[in-house]
Amino acid sequence: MKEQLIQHIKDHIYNHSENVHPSTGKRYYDEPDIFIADASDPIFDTFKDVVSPEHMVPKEVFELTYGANTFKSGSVIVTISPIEEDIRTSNRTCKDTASKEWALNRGHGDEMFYKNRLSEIVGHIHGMGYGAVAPWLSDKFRVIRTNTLTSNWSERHMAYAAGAGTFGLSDGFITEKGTCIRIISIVTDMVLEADIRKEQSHTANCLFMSKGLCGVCIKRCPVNAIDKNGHDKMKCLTFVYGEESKKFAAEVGGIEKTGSGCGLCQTKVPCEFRNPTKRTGS
Ligand code: B12
Ligand code: SF4
Ligand code: SF4
Repeated sequence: MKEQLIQHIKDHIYNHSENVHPSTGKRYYDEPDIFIADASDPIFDTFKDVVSPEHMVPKEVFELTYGANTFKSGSVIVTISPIEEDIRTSNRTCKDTASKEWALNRGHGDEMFYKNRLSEIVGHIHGMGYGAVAPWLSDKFRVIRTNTLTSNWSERHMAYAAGAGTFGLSDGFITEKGTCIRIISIVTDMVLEADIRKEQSHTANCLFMSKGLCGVCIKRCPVNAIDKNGHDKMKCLTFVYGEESKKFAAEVGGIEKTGSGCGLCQTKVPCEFRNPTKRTGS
């Protein structure tokens, strides 16, 4: 059952006719990797400290839809989709703003494409006779803005729980296929064998955090939002989703309200498309 479901999700995302931008004809995402966490893993409780007291555990998310005491056991399914090479390559050449291709991916490939895929995968799991909830689609999902930014469902923390990788100096989540990825997750009451977290710390895949090397993302950021102490989210926010970003998205045929994103710290860096602490890949 697990293998069939994983194959369905991979095929559904990779081969979907909308996994291509209508104007460029270019694919957004390579075939995704799927990771599973046990929904009862105690690590989810720790995210109330690490992310926010409002951060939900899988049971809470499930019961928002199905009602109190409906969740006994289950899984969190995490999908990691590597951004396709042409989009990554285009962003590598940029120094001041995201590339046109990145901006198009941000609106159509990220927001629109993934919201539709999540709905369809949730429907598929229902068809198998199980409950399923995609927290991002819930009207209870929210980005929490205080003096910093967080949310009540962090996809990167779900990916960490499922053993998909670790965080980097830039805050980017680094998997075996790098940091140029999109992450989505689904909570289900289907019990699937969980993947094992192998990393020794939550920053093991970053060269700077684990070995004191690299720091390339510091120089890549056009607004100095990254330094040796980490990532200034408010500086990043202003640049990534500010007025100029919206204007640029509209100019290149993207979606104004989602902005153009940026991701310069995720391209032309050693962690772009591989785990930089391992000497594999090209
Ligand atoms: C709010 C938000 C933002 C905010 C704040 C980002 C942030 N760091 O939190 C802003 C506007 C700045 C932003 C910018 C971008 N974003 Co954004 N954003 C989100 C969103 C909606 C929520 C993030 C969240 O909940 N953060 C929670 C906080 C607490 O996470 P954190 O600070 O990174 O976590 C740190 C602590 O937990 C700490 N930590 C301390 N102790 C411990 C102990 C343990 C055990 C653990 C696990 C961790 C830990 O380590 C972490 C790293 O420092 C997510 C989607 C989602 N629902 O998750 C996308 C998301 C994070 N964004 C994404 C992307 C791609 C971007 C941009 C590239 C924009 C773009 N699309 O072009 C930039 C990149 C910025 C960067 N350098 O990371 C991707 C990330 C992909 C990746 N490889 O990491 C996500 C996951 C969207 C997606 N569905 O794929 N984003
Ligand atoms: S560019 Fe280097 S320092 Fe920055 S997150 Fe990637 S591996 Fe870590
Ligand atoms: S997304 Fe852009 S602005 Fe934000 S930290 Fe990365 S390079 Fe800097």
